[in-house]
Amino acid sequence: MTTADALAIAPALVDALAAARKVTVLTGAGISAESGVPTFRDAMTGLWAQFRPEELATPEAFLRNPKLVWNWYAWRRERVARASPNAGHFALVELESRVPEFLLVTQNVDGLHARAGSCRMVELHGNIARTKCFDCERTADEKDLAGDDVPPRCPHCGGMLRPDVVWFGEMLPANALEQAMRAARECEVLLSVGTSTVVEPAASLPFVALQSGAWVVEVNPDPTPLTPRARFALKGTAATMLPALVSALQARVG
Ligand code: BV8
Ligand code: ZN
Repeated sequence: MTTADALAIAPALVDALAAARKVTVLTGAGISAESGVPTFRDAMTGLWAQFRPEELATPEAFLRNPKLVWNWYAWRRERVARASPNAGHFALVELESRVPEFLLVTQNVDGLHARAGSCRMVELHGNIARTKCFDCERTADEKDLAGDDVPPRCPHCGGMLRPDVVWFGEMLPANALEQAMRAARECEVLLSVGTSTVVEPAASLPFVALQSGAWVVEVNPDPTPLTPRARFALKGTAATMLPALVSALQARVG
């Protein structure tokens, strides 16, 4: 594993970041991998190994088998609660403090960016720690999760409670998506970190930035559909590459 400080980050990229007024960052499940949170694909183990995530993360799957889907999320919620932000999350907090107009757009539902201290951020796919009613959509309190029902019931209408995340086939929160699209259109640099660049509409954001003439930088140990189009493809993990990027920026601008 290449250590962060040994990494040579292209001077042109450091200059672009130092000069940029507007920087947008898109993150996916990969940035949380080094915090021990399984990526979306890796979450299919044990009881859920025989399913593809797209089969479980849908309203239809929840209605077909509410206990199975509720327990999958309860298991993931427990994994997230035990996890802590890693050096990649903290590097983005440092970057945010250096950029006049910064927006972090995350697909992740694990809340680790907020726990690391990111402020200017939108969650495109909701948050696994929040629970709402499948029927009346009211947000549930922690106390509503007690009791023997699996899934628990809504105290207002008796409907089944569900994780407050965006399932496949569901619309993303309009305000978050609008902010993300605008930030992709207007930024000078977009970093795409730890995402397979498959799930829409989030996967279109780096290409929207490219269309608008932004420099797009990918951070991912593996290739994705974005890799051939990125101005820089930093082939490595978020917890290594992002601190290296930020320390190169600090060395340049102090
Ligand atoms: C929508 C919350 C409009 C849930 C998630 C047919 C019918 C209906 C819709 C569709 C359809 N065909 C296509 C669609 C659109 C669909 C879609 O995109 N499907 C995909 C499968 C093609 N999208 C939707 O349905 C969206 N809504 O379109 O509404 C609509 C409405 C009705 C009808 C039609 C359209 C809703 C999408 C949101 C789904 N919810 N999450 C939950 O978490 O349980 S998305 C989920 O997948 C996660 O949020 C995650 O971010 C994302 C991707 O999963 P992963 O692959 O695990 O994660 P990631 O992509 O980040 O991959 C990991 C990457 O990290 C890899 O590249 C790996 O190399 C890298 N990595 C690994 N380790 C590291 C690392 N990188 C850096 N450092 C490391 N250490
Ligand atoms: Zn309800």
